[in-house]
Amino acid sequence: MVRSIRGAALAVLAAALTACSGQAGGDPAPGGTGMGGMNMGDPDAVPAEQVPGAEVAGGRFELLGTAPQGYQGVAGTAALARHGSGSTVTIELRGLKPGTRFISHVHEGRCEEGGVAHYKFDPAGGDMPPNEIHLAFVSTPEGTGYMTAENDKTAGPDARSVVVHPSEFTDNRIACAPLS
Ligand SMILES: [Cu+2]
Repeated sequence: MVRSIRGAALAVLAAALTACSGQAGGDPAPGGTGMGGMNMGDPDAVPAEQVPGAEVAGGRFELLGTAPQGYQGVAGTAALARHGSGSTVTIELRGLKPGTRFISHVHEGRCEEGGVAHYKFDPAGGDMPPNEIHLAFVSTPEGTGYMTAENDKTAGPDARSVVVHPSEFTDNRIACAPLS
């Protein structure tokens, strides 16, 4: 069962791209932006805490009241590095359901407010990367998750939190970590 879920993960990853887009069931990726060009994270990228000369902000994930059943043990950290080449965000989680797809976004609201909307570099721009920072990942058999996303723009002060969602829901918020 777990194996089949993991095997299917890539095929259905595209569905995760619209999770928490602010428009439930909204349009898929904009035309001309294939999976290859859509930055949803790279587990091999230099993590935020290790980017040279960066200004790093971050904190611990706290469970949100909207978390679905089965996630009460979720913990971890998120970090945002602002540096000369833009922004790097790294998340580390444990206590997740194993072999499950998740999507995280940088949000503009504080965790106390549930994160509110996605952070956008251009407030009038689109709701997918590179105008937003998204991190898609599949949890390990041990229930851990890890991902780093890079963006060539430096995030402003409105990048206040990271919220993690299970990809099976359009916008179900499990946990939130502050970025300030
Ligand atoms: Cu989100």
